[in-house]
Amino acid sequence: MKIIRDDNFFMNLAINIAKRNRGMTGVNPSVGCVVVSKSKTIISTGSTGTNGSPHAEKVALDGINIEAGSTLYTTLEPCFHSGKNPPCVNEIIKSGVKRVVVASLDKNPLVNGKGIKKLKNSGITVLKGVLTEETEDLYNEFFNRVSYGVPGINIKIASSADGKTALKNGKSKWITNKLSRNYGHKLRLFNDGIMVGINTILKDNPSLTCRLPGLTNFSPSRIVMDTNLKVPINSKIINTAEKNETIIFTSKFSSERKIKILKNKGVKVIKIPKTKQGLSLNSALKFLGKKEYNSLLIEGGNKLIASAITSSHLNKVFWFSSEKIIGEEGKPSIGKLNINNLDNSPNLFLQNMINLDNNYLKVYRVRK
Ligand code: AOF
Ligand code: ZN
Repeated sequence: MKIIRDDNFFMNLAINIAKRNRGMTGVNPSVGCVVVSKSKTIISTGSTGTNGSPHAEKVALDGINIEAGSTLYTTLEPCFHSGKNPPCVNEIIKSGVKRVVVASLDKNPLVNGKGIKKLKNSGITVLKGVLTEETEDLYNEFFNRVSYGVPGINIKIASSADGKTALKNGKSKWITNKLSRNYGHKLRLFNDGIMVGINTILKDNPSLTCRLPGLTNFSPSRIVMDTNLKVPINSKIINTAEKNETIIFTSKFSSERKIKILKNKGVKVIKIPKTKQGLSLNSALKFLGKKEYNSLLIEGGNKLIASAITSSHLNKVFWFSSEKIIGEEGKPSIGKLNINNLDNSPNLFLQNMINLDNNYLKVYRVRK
């Protein structure tokens, strides 16, 4: 089969390069960049560095000689501003590249079209809109944060075929298989924070880390919604708080003594308001947004998932379901939504379905 080395081909490569560092670039989105000669030979590639520096374009352009007619492909609009890194547009202009292909505009207000404008004003031909949808899929949570000041939410559910997450007696180990659980760790890698309700801590005593070999350093922060500060002092997350960032959201009525003990163990305890449904998810999101969390993975319990599924900041639902049947007495995946009219039911769009050895992962996104 003859491979057509067109703009889609090279942008697809740039997307795959961007995916390689996903979850490892800190608050900075992972970008992929490919520089191609006039004869369509790949001259160099670059991806955003670990923890966000250097930027992908800088990596790709570093130390190479640009021949006339070269094109630079980048998944995200090159930056215009000086932040932790210098503006990539200046690097590109300096390099002598005469054509730039961009998949996705950078919705960061510091950039948002200004990067492309500057390139064009310098006489560079810019083509945008190549594989935009595929690329934005990587940046939706980041765009949510830079647009609304709060992280994009992803939900993870691991259930039986009939949508239950535990037996009546609370047992849930293991409803889904090893492959599903490993994939769950990948989701932890891709998200900046992982949030659970206090009952999940009390029931499972989880570590909430990413345990994929070689990637444990990129574990997300652990975040617990704990209205009455019931978190056991000797639980795994508290005992490892010095090593992995741990945030507990609680109400203003919680014991100051316990807050002090937790703080001494390295836990950040943050008081937020309560709503009828429990602690205000929106207040937690605002706090996390200010700390530049782009994405938040909510893993349970079902009450928290119910608040998240109706949130306007919901990005995707990752629903792992196994071959097992549990029955009516099992625990439902999603808590009360009090819907009386199907028109008001959250609408999801099935984006992908992956067979994981007789388990299925359905990836839903919110139709926006
Ligand atoms: C690019 N190439 O590889 C990435 C970009 O603080 P700074 O200077 O590192 O800038 C961070 C912002 O730059 C980030 O919020 C996003 O708008 C953009 N990310 N831009 O040209 C890259 N990762
Ligand atoms: Zn840049």
